[in-house]
Amino acid sequence: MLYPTATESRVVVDLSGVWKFMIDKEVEPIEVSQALPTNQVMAVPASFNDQTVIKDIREHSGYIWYEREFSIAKALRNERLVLRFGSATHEAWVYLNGKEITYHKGGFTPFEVEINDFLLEGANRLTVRLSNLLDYTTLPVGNYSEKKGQNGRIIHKVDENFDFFNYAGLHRPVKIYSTPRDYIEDIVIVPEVDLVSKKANVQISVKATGNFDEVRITIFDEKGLQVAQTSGTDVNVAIENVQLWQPLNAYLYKAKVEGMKSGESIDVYEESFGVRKVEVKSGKFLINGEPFYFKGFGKHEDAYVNGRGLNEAYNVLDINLMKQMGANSFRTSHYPYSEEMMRLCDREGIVVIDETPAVGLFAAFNFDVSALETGDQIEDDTWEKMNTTEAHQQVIRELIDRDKNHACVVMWSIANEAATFAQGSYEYFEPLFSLTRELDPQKRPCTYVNIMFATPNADKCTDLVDVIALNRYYGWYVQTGDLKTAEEKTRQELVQWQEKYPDKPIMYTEYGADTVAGFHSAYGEPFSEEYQEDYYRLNSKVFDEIPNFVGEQLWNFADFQTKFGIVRVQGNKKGIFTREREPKMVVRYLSDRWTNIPNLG
Ligand code: BDP
Repeated sequence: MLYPTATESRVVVDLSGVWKFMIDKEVEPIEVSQALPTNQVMAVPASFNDQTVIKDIREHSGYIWYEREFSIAKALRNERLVLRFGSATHEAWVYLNGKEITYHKGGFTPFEVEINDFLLEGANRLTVRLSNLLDYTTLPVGNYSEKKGQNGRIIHKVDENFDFFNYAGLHRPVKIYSTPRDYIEDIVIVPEVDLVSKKANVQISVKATGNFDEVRITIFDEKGLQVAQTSGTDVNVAIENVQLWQPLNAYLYKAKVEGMKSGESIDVYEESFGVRKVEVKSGKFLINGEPFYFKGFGKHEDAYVNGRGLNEAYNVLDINLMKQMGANSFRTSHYPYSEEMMRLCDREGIVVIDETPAVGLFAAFNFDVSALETGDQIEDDTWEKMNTTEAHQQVIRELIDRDKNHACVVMWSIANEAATFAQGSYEYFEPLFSLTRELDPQKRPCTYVNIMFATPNADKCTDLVDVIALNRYYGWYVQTGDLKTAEEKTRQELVQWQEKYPDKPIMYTEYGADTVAGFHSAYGEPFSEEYQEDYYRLNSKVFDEIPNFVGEQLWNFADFQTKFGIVRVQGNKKGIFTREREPKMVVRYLSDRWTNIPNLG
């Protein structure tokens, strides 16, 4: 699916702004033939939760409504017009002038619909009904319950089966874009490169809908100079002396794709791409033939007021903070991030592990990891309870369809902290890994992020991954405050992984300690800034001893909002930056460490 951009043949109309908004009390049906009966307003794109100071709205589980009007310029009326949602969290029914025109389930991927047949002259009324309900069929997974309230009203409740606030709303831009009636529907780019001769062979496939007598493809370099031109819908383009896309040193070519009729260019789309080679070989993660070391973060899309909504200033700042620290990468924990962020990472050379929203695939998750102390086997019926296969397949399809061309994406993460030690986990994941490998045109490495209970002896799915990605909290959830023992446990486990899978690279995708900014302790006690620094120092020390260790992505880039809980003080405080992006003490230590570790080689 192409990102909507304005070109010589396309216009984009942005429907961001202030929309009408209403919580659905489910007392009587909402008539979509009428304007929404509300005076409340809500900014789009953003989560709705933090824009009012009304507790019932902030914590609402159930259905919500958005509405706005728009008009389409006469000049565009003969074009094909497509309404596109960057995302709608988590389930959306879309109505135009009172008619349902599309439906989509899944809160983190885009969807679109042609609207020509539903448009009226003058004002058009666009209405969206959303649900933020989650259960054992959805991703993320929620613990759903309901009860009857007054007037027979159903009161829904979602208890997040994951550690971040269930923000919802129209989180990403809603746009209308035009194309000619004959149009370019999709472009798939697979760059291959011979690293010795520096010659690239770029396979480009174009899906065109309608009648073109020619599809012309022109490649431009960053200066705008033409490097190649060819025709066809399935072509190989050679680039001599190619400039590689490198971590923190991005180089983007542009493929201008034109649908031609009688020598005239009818539809034009421009897709940027980087040429880089990603491989996993003998325990190393190679980018452009050289061992790459991941330095960076697990993150969240999370900010004051906007909640999980797109905030491009935060995205730019976050990447600048990363670069200043010598970091080079992050994981889109625990869901696909905005397309705007992915495009930014392409430009900035930030390496991304692209994760599905498969989080909470653990029936009995709690933060009590004491089972780890008693042995490797844990009773668990996750895979009997979960009914998420369909949602999982759908999101893998949609994620790859959306992100397949991004140079920044070097690996897919199929899930975060699923019960991969439990009976039935291999049977659940094997087909999903096959599907991902089949669908990804660039055949990137795949992983899932391993939960602490899934020790080398207990885990049943490691054979499926190209890289062993571990979330570990020695010194926090276990051996709390005892960094000496934590160090031994960390070493013990990493050595075990290394010995059991000598050909697989190993990395940490989470490790961290809750730290309240401004808390200090002469004894370096937990929650203090001293403890956070000591914790990271101990981990670094062990990492440097493990030959196959290819990266450290800590938890978390910044403090973030979660549901309430006795271990969450207005959110998760494992950020090395506060939620407002002020550095905690440890940033100096990590900046120093990371600046001295080369990205490649
Ligand atoms: C892991 C999760 C992450 C949590 C983190 C924590 O992957 O979402 O926020 O640990 O407990 O369980 O801080």
